[in-house]
Amino acid sequence: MRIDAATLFPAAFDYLRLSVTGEALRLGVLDLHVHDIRDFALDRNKKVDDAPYGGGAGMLMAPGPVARALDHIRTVGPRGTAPHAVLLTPRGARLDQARLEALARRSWLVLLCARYEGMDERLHASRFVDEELSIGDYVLAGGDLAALVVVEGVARLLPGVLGNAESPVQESFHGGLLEYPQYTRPEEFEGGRVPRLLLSGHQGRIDRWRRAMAVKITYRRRPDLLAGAELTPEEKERLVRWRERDGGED
Ligand code: 6GU
Repeated sequence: MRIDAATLFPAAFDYLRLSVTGEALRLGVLDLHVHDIRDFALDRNKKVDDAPYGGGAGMLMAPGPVARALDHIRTVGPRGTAPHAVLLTPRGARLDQARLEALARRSWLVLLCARYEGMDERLHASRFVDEELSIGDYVLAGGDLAALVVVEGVARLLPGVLGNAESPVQESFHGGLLEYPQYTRPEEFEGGRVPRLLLSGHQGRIDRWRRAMAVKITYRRRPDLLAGAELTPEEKERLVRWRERDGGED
C-alpha cells in the first residue's frame, strides 16, 4: 500500500519508523511519502495560512498551497491510478475498525492534515477530498496525530505485518467485542493471581471462558457495541437476563 501524507509538520511522521509501522515500512508492505505543504507556498515567506473572511479568531489554511500539494502528489503516484484522499478533521465521520479495514483495502491513500482553525471550505467537499475522518469527539490542534492513528491502524492490517495471512479481510475487534483479560508471568502479582483455568491446559474451557469474559466486559463497559457484535443465541439470552437483573427495559 502507498500512503502520501500532506502536512505542515513532516517530522511528526518520524514516529512511524517505530514498531509495527516501522516494520511495515522495512518490509516494503507500506510505502510512505510525506509532503510538506509549506513547500507549495508561492511567496517567499512560505505563507500557508490566512485570516477568515467574516472575521473571527485564528487563521485558516489557505486553499492554494494545499491544492498544489495534492495535485503534485497525484503526479508522483502510480501512473493511471487515482488515490483515495482523506481529510482529517474533527468534522469528519468517526473512525472505527470497520473504516480502518475499508481503508486497508485501498492501494493508495492520501492523508491531508488540517491545522490552525481549519481549512478553507472549498477544500472540504471538493475534487481533492473523497472522505473526511475524525478520530473522536474532542479537538486536537491539527490532523497530524489523527493521520498517524490512521496509518498505524491500517498498517497493522496489511498482509505480512503482525504475521497476518495474505487475506486483508480482518475480523472486527474480536467479533465486535472488547478484549478478554490476559495474564503473563508471574502467577501472583501484588496479591492478584492468574485465574486457575488459564493454567489448566483445557484449551476448550479456556476459549469459552475468554469468550464469556469478552461478552461480560463489553456489556459492562461498552453496551453500545453489543448491537453490532456477533453473538450466539445463548449469549443473547444471557444478555437478556443481565439486562433484566440490572433493571433495563428490554
Ligand atoms: Cl482529524 N483533527 C483535529 N484537529 N482534531 C481532532 C481530529 C482531527 N479528530 C479528533 N479530534
